[in-house]
Amino acid sequence: MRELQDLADALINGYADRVSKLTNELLETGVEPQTILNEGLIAGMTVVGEKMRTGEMYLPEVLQSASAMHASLKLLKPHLVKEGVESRGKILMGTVKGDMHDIGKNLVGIMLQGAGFELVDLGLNVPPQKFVEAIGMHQPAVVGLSAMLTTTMLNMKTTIEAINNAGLRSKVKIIIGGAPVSQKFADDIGADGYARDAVKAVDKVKELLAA
Ligand code: B1M
Repeated sequence: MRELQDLADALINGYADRVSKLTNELLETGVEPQTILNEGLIAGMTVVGEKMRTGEMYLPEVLQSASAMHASLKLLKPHLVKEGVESRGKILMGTVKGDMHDIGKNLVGIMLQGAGFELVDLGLNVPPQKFVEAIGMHQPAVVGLSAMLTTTMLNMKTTIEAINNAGLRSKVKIIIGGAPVSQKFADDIGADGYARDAVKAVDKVKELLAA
């Protein structure tokens, strides 16, 4: 669809105003929010990642694409999240220490809220101790850890160790996700589950809570 390609192009170019305008227009013409997300925003961001890898795009430009994505996600959120639904459980989520990527984590949070879960979002660059304190304070059923760098994924392990050392491991299920992680890595570091994307994260949380 031509308009979705326009949206992806505007995101790649970091034009936040145009991304917002196109998002609204697509919603008004009845295009599903999931389609806007997958075929517009995520498709565009995948190109940004490729251009970043090959040195065609630099950090300031990538940041502009990221703000454009945030602007669009803000518009999509009310269409993805049902209001006034009874909570199916509390999820605590954050991007681990050293990692400044939060778009994927935010998307997972939106989809979980859309499925009726209550979300406590600790943000990005979250040290292990902050997760430990937040578990004590909020008593979530599930803790979600996100990482996008091969270097910071190791902080998922230290976070799980800190939760263990605080004697809280048996009180929560832990799910991990992010581009560099896998089911094998989840098994290796003692997480309860891994999800490849936001839709699978919702399925995994439901599965963990049903077990
Ligand atoms: Co950076 N970055 N970045 N970056 N960045 C990547 C991740 C990279 C793959 C780009 C590349 O080189 N091709 C590369 C990592 C290489 C590696 O480690 N193997 C990289 C790098 C190198 C860096 C810097 C080191 C660059 C530098 O400084 N030289 C630097 C690190 C900063 C830091 O974190 N300390 C850096 C910085 C940044 C920005 C700040 C500019 C910006 C982030 C802005 C923000 O998030 N607010 C940025 C961006 C935007 C990207 C790319 C282009 C896009 C990430 C994204 O938002 N994707 C990314 C390349 C790419 O992934 N294609 C890249 C869209 C999002 C919807 O997908 O985040 O994968 P994703 O989330 C998915 C799944 O992963 C999963 O579900 C989500 C939704 O479907 N998921 C979970 C994520 N968390 C989950 C948790 C779950 C379950 C599923 O359960 C709890």
